[in-house]
Amino acid sequence: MIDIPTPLLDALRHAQHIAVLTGAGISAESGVPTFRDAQTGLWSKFNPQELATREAFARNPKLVWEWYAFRREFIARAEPNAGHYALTELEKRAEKFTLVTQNIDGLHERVRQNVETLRSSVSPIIELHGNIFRTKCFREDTRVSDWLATDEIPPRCPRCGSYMRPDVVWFGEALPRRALDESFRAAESCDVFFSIGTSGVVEPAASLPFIALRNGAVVIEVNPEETPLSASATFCLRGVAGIVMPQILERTAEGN
Ligand code: BV8
Repeated sequence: MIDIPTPLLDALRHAQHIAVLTGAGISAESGVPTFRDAQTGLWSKFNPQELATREAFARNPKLVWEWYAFRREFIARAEPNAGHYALTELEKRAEKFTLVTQNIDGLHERVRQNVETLRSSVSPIIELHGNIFRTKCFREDTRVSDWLATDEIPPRCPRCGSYMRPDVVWFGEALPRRALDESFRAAESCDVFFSIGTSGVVEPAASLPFIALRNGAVVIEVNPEETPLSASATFCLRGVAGIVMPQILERTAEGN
């Protein structure tokens, strides 16, 4: 059992607006390697931070496309874990709830499809770094949902003939404006801010918990390891999301 301080439970019970930022760590228990885990097998010689860039795609579009195709197939076989489900339960109990994710694996969305309908007022999941299951035209930057299957890799945009690319945010690319604005607004207005499963080094997402702190929110970090946020967070729960989050739900439900 993780020790969950009573003041943390009290803050949750009285919260009007709970905001959550997740990173690759929440999908680790679903078997999806975290972003900084050593790349597996064929990809071990590549640094994801160098591969997830426009320059890498322009230099070798086939290699980058195949890297994402490999990750997409791997993720498609993964299932959401107890950490994902616990957040859906937390959402049901909260007055207002905002879920912001850096992950591109779509596992938070998959949970929503698996559980009975949430309140109608449920707010859409904010995907700061896009979604690996969506594709867009490299030149037009517009989404493409279907295209003529040929053996050319990457496939070509049916409209302009340029290569297509995954609809994710690469290093050096701006985050979607609306998603970023909504996540800043949530960090500024929430009472409780969870930072779950993120190493807290990728900007501008890493600034969100600090914005919440500056606006008087209780900030709770859930991570088995220390991060740059740990020294500032109101509470640090040193454990894995799949165990800590269900325990927090259980303790707040018991009212103790
Ligand atoms: C931008 C999609 C500007 C692609 C990703 C300011 C200061 C310094 C640098 C910058 C800055 N501003 C911009 C930068 C540059 C850069 C950056 O931040 N670099 C870092 C590395 C220093 N940022 C950018 O380039 C961003 N763009 O700011 O553009 C701009 C403005 C206008 C016009 C043009 C440009 C874009 C960043 C987005 C990059 N794309 N992903 C892909 O995935 O292929 S980021 C990538 O890293 C993933 O999305 C991932 O989510 C994200 C963050 O990593 P984490 O999620 O934290 O994962 P990580 O593996 O690091 O950590 C896992 C954690 O989980 C660990 O702490 C571990 O202990 C924990 N854990 C493990 N198991 C569990 C667990 N926790 C709980 N339970 C468990 N079971």
